[in-house]
Amino acid sequence: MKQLIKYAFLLISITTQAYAQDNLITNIASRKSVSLNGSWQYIADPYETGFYDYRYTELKESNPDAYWNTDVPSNKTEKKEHGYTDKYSLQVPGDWNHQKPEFLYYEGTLWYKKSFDVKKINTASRYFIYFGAVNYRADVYLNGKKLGMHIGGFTPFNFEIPAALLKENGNFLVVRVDNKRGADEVPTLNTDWWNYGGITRDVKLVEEPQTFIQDYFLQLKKPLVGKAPAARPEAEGWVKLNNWKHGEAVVISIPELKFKKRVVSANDSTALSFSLPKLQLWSPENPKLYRVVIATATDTVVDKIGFRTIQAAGKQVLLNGKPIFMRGICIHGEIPDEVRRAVGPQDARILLNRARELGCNMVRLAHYPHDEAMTRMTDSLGLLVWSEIPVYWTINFSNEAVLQKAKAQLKEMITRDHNKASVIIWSVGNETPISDTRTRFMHSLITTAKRLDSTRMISAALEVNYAALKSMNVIDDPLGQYVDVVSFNEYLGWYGGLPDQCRKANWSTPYNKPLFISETGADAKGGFHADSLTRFSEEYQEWYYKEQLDMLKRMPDNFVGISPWVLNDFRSPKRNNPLYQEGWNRKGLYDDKGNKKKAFYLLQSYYKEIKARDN
Ligand code: GCB
Repeated sequence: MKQLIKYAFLLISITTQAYAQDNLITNIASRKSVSLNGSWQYIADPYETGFYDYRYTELKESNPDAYWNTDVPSNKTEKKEHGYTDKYSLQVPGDWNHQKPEFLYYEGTLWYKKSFDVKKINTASRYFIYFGAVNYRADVYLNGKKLGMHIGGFTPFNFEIPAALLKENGNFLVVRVDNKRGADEVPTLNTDWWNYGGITRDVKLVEEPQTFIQDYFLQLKKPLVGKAPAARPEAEGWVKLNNWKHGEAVVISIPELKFKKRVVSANDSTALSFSLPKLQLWSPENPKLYRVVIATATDTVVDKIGFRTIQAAGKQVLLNGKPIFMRGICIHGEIPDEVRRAVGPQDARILLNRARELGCNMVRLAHYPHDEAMTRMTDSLGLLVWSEIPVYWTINFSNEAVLQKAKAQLKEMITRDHNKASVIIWSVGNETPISDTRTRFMHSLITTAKRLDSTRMISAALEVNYAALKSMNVIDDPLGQYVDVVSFNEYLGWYGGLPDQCRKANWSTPYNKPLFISETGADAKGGFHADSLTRFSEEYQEWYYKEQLDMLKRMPDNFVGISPWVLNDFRSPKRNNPLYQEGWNRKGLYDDKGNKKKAFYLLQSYYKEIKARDN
């Protein structure tokens, strides 16, 4: 028995190690780096010939048939059955699905290869390969050696390159990308969005000194319940030094505030706690960011950080001590008119400008962490953010390895964005079906999120049972006791009857907490007009919104906002109505060509009213 427990423990710690990363370098934009974006050659390998031998055993690292090893025969007698050539190339960052018609539905393994030179290797430096995101599994090899493996399609990771491995000329970088869906993955087999595969975000070669600032966390201290930050607000956090040396000092400065503080670290994580001078608090109305410089003897990182407090206090959400109402919209990380994953600042601007035109002060970035360009831009534009991990629908809650995979993504999401003022809610999942096992799983995620970041609110989008609708509908999912904001997805009039159902419906929660509607919406094909009873017409969607917005007038006093579903029409293999959907979820307020539907204007005028009321 003892042996068994020991074995189980070993297994758990092995799986934890495999998924969780402790060396993630944050604020990658401020690091000395060379971009490895651009054209990469590829081999599509649905049978995984480059990874397994004919007995389906993983190939040895030195096996010349492995696709991570050179494709150039050493002499004319050598047999090579793999090869990389410009004829087969893809742009990175970018999903493969939109780049080649044959990849539209591809789910499987594809090998990416990039050759690169390094101008001058600095022998005093350390080098890392950084990926903004690869969907879903990435195995990374440099010059025939495996650097590491990462699981999770929407979060960043980096691997250190052993000193002797990097060459000045002719580095051979290969990434095996596998986007097959799996029952024990996060997300699982079933999602209502497109499984875009590939190296979907930036790739960089990062150079760091021997001891460097890997990560830091600098936020205003959570105020006492119901309190606003003091005139000279308290800030707290830490700086994490990679390869910390005894006696190392960290200097934090905020030049605009003439603030400078030197702290000597006692271990690799230097605790920060100080009061700042009087400053402008960050808010949607005034998204003030300060230039913050963090420096050690050998390294300097520069960031732009906004300072604000956020908390759920009784029935309200308080931003800088004042109640706010969230005028939100859900957004998928996709550019519909080009049928591809959104990537980089240009795409972020398109999506966020649409949200601003709608009158939003908040966006729910569904259902996975979006490109970092999004949260950088929400910081500078002043849009509050709900950021979520893809714990979606019915993942395998009883499998410990699945929990570890979800935790790894949670950790990477929080680590990447924990200095972004705009992010106010970490969401641990969406529409997870109630059971004890599920609640234990989700509670464990919430505990982890709170341990990693105690300054923000935690939520999850809960679901409604349409079969059991009454005139008073109570959101009493047991998860409600652990979240800070009770949020629910509600589609009365689309999934439950017709929109006039809203006239009889009322909503409440037994938890003394803020209540938020994290989704509501109806399909409409842009340009399809009919009477309002006709499903998929713009008129139906407009009627749906009208009834929903009327219903909101009867929401209880803990109602703190709404993020309807969804900004744009988006690709989904689940949506197969041949007339109206054709592989698109049509609940967008913008259609797939970027045209506004009628319902857009209803929500826009509701938000205008709310804004005028709140100012
Ligand atoms: C939901 C899901 C969302 C779907 C949406 C729909 O509740 O959270 O991912 O796309 O409903 O359209 O059914």
